[in-house]
Amino acid sequence: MEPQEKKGFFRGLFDKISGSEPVGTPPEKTGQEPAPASSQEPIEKPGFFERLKSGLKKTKDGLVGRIDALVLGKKTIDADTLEELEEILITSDIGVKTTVELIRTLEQRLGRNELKDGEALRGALKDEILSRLSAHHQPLDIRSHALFVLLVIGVNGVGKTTTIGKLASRFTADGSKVLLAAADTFRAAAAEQLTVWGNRSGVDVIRHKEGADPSAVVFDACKAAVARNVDVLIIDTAGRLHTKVNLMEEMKKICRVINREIPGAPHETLLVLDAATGQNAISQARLFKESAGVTGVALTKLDGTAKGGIVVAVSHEFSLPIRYIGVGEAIEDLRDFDPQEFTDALFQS
Ligand SMILES: Nc1nc2c(ncn2[C@@H]2O[C@H](COP(=O)(O)OP(=O)(O)O)[C@@H](O)[C@H]2O)c(=O)[nH]1
Ligand SMILES: [Mg+2]
Repeated sequence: MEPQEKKGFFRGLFDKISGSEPVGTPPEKTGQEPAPASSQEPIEKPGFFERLKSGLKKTKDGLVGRIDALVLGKKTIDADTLEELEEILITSDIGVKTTVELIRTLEQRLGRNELKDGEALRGALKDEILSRLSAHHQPLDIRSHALFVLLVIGVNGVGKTTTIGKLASRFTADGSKVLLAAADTFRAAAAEQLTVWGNRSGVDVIRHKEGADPSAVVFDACKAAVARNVDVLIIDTAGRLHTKVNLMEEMKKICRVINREIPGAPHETLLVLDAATGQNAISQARLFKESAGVTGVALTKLDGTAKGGIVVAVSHEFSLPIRYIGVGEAIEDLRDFDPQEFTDALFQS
């Protein structure tokens, strides 16, 4: 059942070559800078893109660094070059299926004399990756429903609760009234962790005692969301049960309860995946997509891994939009996924 797992052969190498740039702290005010035009407008921090680049540094070094070593200065491109490129892509977790497709497209372009040198090949690869990421790109629009229900699923430890905490804080800052549901009832600490995040942004959390039925929490949370005129209800779930079948049955039951209380909901079933787990994340995407009706993905912990190619694999092989990426622990490190910005950050030197 499980696909053959490719281990990261170059992992050690990646780790060795990846240094650590200081994360983009905003420059200090000099007193000479003009005040922002309007406090209503989001202020794009100067270090925002740099911070993304630094969060993706390991993937950049591993993937693009190796591509550059292969193509830079090459005056001609031949089948051997593409074969070497294929190996780099596969060992960078871009996925076998996507890699084969990318190489086939590049072979066609080579046949049409479009890839004159290394520079052209590098540009063509970036374009092809960008077009695949863009094909499924669809940012999450929580304003599409008066009460938007966001169900967050994924295995234990991938970053569900942290992602929910960051989203709650962002949505609140954008003026939405948020309610959180602690449907991970396995450990009291899980509800506690969510409550800490809730308190930070002044958001209420619906929780029951440890060991309670998650569907009962969800039922109460839906009732409360309607009664309190909430804009966004975010539901945290547990990622572990004795078997995968149990876990999927639990998810289905939760969905049924939500849909009965709020017809048409959940409006988004967001699967959280830990990028650092590479091919395991791919297996999880397959399992949850088949059984739990995933509609979007958040990929966390890209900052700690060279396996960032997985963004391409997950989106392309499962036709799923990547809604968010996590490139660090801070609230601003949970980013809206933007294919152009992402490929620029990877390929820009
Ligand atoms: N470096 C890094 N750590 C993250 C990111 N997202 C989550 N984490 C960490 O991953 C760990 C597990 O997160 P948690 O939200 O408890 O996972 P859950 O079991 O799925 O709810 C925590 O220590 C988080 O701080 C990220 O984007 N980057
Ligand atoms: Mg959790």
